[in-house]
Amino acid sequence: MPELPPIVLVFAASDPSGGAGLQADIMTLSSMGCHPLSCVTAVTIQDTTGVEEVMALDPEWVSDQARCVLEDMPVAAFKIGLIGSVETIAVIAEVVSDYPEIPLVLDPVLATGRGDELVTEEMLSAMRELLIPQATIITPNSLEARRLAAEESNDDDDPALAECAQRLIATGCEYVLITGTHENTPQVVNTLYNQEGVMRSDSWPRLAGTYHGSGCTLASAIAATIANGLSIGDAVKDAQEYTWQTLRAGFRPGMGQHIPDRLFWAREEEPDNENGRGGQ
Ligand code: PXL
Repeated sequence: MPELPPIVLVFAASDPSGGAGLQADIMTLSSMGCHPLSCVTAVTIQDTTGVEEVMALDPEWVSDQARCVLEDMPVAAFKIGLIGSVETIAVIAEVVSDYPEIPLVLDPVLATGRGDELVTEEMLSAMRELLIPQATIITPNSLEARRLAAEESNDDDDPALAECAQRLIATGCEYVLITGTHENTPQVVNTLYNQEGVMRSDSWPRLAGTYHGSGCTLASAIAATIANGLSIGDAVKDAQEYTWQTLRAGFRPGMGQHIPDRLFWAREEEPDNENGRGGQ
């Protein structure tokens, strides 16, 4: 029998456009050699121009999907994306708390790339209280990091990103990767923090165009590299490299945003061999 691929259990919402959400996670994890287990949290109606509707699934159906496969297969990492309701946050928190040894990658999705809200204030609080404390690593973009770290009682609170990271780590997660796509910098700077401060900072050429599903791709790629046994620093480095390749190879299938090409390597032209005829 061949060796098992690393198995990653994803909680995420379906995106029928194939850009973000569960579909992005499944493609990324498969492309990086993992076997994805996919627990649907919500169903969305959307295309590449934006999200129209989100329908959260019955929370019990979410936890039952997960518990069923968790009892059958060995899971090397969890990845959580868009959840859909406060009750579902609570049941997912309960499921993952029964498996404290499994690394947990949490992408705290708060809004679409276009800026449409995907969470209520109640969901934001539940995420802070129930999920972030259990996460190995969370992957907010800079806007999400500021919202998650802001003091609720203080409207003027505008902490620097390093301070946001420390506040989030103080709530219980081990690592915070803040992505810099939304910052006004010539390059995109992504910074990984632990309790001691900056662990690594990586700068990437800013690509033209806007992408639907880049955050899901990066968080899933981190889950894949962790499941493949890399340390957090190397996992984050390799996952960013992979994600940047998917963005560079991205395509625009509709009238809205570009989509990362998670299978870019399968579409690359084979280099010609010496006589120019592969395999002859
Ligand atoms: O990119 C965040 C995200 C995650 N999951 C789903 C989404 C989106 C953004 O639109 O629709 C299902």
